[in-house]
Amino acid sequence: MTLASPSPFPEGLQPTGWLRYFSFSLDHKVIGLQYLVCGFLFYLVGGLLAGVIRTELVSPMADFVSRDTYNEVLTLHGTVMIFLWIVPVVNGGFGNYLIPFYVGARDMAFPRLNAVAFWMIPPAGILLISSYFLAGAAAQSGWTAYPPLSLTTPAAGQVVWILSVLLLGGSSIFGAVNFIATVLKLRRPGLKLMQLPMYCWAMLGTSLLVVLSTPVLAGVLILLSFDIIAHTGFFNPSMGGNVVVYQHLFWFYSHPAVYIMVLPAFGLVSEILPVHARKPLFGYTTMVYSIMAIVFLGLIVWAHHMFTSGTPPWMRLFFTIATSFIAVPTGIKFFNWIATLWGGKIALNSAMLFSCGFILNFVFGGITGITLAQVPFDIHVHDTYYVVGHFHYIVYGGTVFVIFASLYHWYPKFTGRMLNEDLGRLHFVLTLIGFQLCFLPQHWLGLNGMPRRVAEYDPAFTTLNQVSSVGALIMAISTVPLLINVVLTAIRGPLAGDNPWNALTPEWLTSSPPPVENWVGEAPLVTEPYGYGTAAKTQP
Ligand code: HEM
Ligand SMILES: [Cu+2]
Repeated sequence: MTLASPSPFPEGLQPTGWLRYFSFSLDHKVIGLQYLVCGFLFYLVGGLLAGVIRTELVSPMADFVSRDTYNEVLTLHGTVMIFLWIVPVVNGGFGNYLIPFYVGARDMAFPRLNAVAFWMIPPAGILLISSYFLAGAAAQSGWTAYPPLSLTTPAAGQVVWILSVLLLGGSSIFGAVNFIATVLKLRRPGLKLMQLPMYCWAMLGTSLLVVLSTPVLAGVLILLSFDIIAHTGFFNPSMGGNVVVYQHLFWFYSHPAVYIMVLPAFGLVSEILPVHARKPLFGYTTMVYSIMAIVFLGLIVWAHHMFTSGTPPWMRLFFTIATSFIAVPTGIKFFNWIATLWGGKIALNSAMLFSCGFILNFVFGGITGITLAQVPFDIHVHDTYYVVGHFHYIVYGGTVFVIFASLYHWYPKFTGRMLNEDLGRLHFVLTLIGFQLCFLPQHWLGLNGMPRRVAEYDPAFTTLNQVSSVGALIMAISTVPLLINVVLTAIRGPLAGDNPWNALTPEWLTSSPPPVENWVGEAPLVTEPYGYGTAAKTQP
């Protein structure tokens, strides 16, 4: 079926006004914003926990919180940031808001399933965080929950952790099924796949990864919970279990998970750059193929997380080569973004600044990723702060920067009002400086041997840790202009008009904010979403 979706709104199920955002709405735009706001609240929680971690690490002794508390805070921080902030926001948030527009549909393929997927998140998040208050029992084994550690630390919190991650994984699968069905089945008649905006391709690739790998995580966590609750021995070495099997199954999900976080970010950046550089997206076809190449390679490189787990040499060789190959499609995307910017009429507004910040950070994080893929080097820095530096360049420097760029870019569409550019630039400058100060020194800490996941460290590491903590403080301060901006603008920001950026993608060809069912009358047929620079096509 290629027709636009029929109205998903039965009589009486359609709340109005701001109350919509607190209700079981079926409108993809409302659900998208619910994801964004909910995710941001969890980001603040995750950030607060990061603050606790960095405060503890200001001095070499465990004098701010106890070592057990430190482990709990660390575990919660990682889990909240990945499963409650980045994954829901770049997939559920922007995906729900934008994908129906991009395929010319009036809603997602399964609006009820969509609402269910969102409403699984707040309870799961509250469950996860409440585990902290279950008398001395929050999970302590890190976001990877490796046995035997996860079998020997207090059981109650670990079980609650597993339960909430299972719920979040379920939500993510529901969302992915919906995206695949929407992109493939709800396209407006006449719209070809190779005419879709890049974010659609990114979400198609991401959703494939979600449906292929998340069930494996669910399976392994269910087995782990059997080990904890029913004292089975799947992963318990003292009962003949095998911990390395856990690692294989865990990373079969969790390496693709990094692409579940960055592929949507790639897609979002590919929408933002052409608009603010007034140029077509360079190399559309190669971009599509490189997304699919990343999906495939992403699925076969998981054991690069296990070079120190006693993997045999042939396996190390295979996973080093396969991992290094990811640099090819990723490099293609990078050069395409640069080529898109090249010679463009670049507007250095907040959306563009955060996008350029993303490119810078992501290149650095990608290069340290390649270094980690080389076995001898990885053995040296495994489980040190080098790895922490690397993945924060990817997940924060990459994905979070893109979330902010996207916020400045699409906020006028969400609300009909323009965010303040001065506050936006201040937010960017503080974020950029704080980020580099926080995570760059961690590479030296790691090279010099500071292990990760520790509350106490050798006093020789004090200075670099203090620089890192100051950076974290600046990052915390950077959210103040953001919050002021969003709140003040929502109340009395200048009106944006329907298409303040003169963009060509279909969400801008309707009012801001858009009406229920997206367009009054027929959905426009946009076959050249990036046709900037040719006189006939630049006007909206
Ligand atoms: C795309 C976004 C990426 C994210 C979100 C990400 C995230 C992570 C995370 C969370 C870890 C820590 C694993 C642990 O707890 O031990 C890690 C380690 C690692 N990453 Fe990435 N990464 C990304 C990209 C890459 C790329 C592009 C490469 C290589 C080309 C790479 C190679 C590695 C390797 C080899 C390790 C293992 C380090 C070790 O365990 O010693 N990563 N990454
Ligand atoms: Cu990986």
